[in-house]
Amino acid sequence: MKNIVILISGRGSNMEAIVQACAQEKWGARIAAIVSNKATAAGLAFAAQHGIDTAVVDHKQFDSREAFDAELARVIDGFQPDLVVLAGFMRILTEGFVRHYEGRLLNIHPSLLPAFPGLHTHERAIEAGCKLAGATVHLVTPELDHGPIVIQAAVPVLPSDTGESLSARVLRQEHLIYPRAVRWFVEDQLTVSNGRVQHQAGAPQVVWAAD
Ligand code: NHR
Ligand code: GAR
Repeated sequence: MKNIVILISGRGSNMEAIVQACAQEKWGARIAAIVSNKATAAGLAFAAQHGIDTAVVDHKQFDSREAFDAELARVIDGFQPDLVVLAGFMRILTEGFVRHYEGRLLNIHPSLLPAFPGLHTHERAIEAGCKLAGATVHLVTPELDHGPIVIQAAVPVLPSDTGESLSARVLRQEHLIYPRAVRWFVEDQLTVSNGRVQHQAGAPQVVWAAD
C-alpha cells in the first residue's frame, strides 16, 4: 500500500477528487494525510469527515522559508509518503525541500505550461488573447512550474470569458487529470527520461475538452 500525502492551502477540490478516485477505483494506495499551511483551509473539514489525518503547518509562524519547509517536511515524513501531491498549495518551496522529495512530488498548475507559470494564470491567458487554456500536472523541480509534464488538459477560451468562468472550465478538467496522474504514479506506470514523462503503456497524456 503506497502512502500519499496531499498539501492544500484552501478549498481542496482537487484533493477531494483524488480522495474519491482512490476509494472508488480501489488504488493500491491510501491518502495518509492532508497537510495545510492555513488552519482555515476548507479542505481540512472534508478530510476530517473522511477519517483522513490532517495537520497544519502555518507559514506565518516561521521567520524564513527554510524554517517553514523544514517543519513541513518533518510533518510530512511522519506519514512515510511515497508521493507528495500539491493541490492548490500556495507557498513556493525551497530547493532543499524539493530535492528531499525529488521524483515523488507532483503539482497541478492551472495553465498550459510552459505558458504562464506563477499566479493569476486565467486572467493572464485572457489578457494575452489566448484561444486555448488548460491545466498541467508536472513533477516539481526547484524552478517554479518548470518540472517534467505528466498530463495536460486543454479547453477553449471564449470571447465572453472572465477569469472566473475560465477557471471554472479549467477546474473541471483538473478534477479529471489530477486523479489520473496520481494513479499512474502510484501504479508505477510513468517513466521519466531527459525531463520527459511517458506513460509506459501509451495512455494519452493530453485531454481535449470542448466545454
Ligand atoms: N515550489 C517549487 N520549488 N517548484 C514548483 O514548481 C512549485 C513550488 C511551490 C508551489 C504550485 C504553484 C502553481 O502551480 C507550486 C509549484 C504558489 C506560488 C506563489 O507565488 C506560485 C506558484 C505556485 C504556488 N506563492 C506566493 C509565495 O510567496 C504566495 C501566494 C499566496 O499566498 O497567495 O510563496 O502555481
Ligand atoms: C486549482 O485551480 C489549482 O490548479 C490552482 O489553485 C486551484 C486550487 O483549487 N493552483 C494554483 O494556482 C497553484 N499556485 P482547489 O483547492 O479547489 O484544488
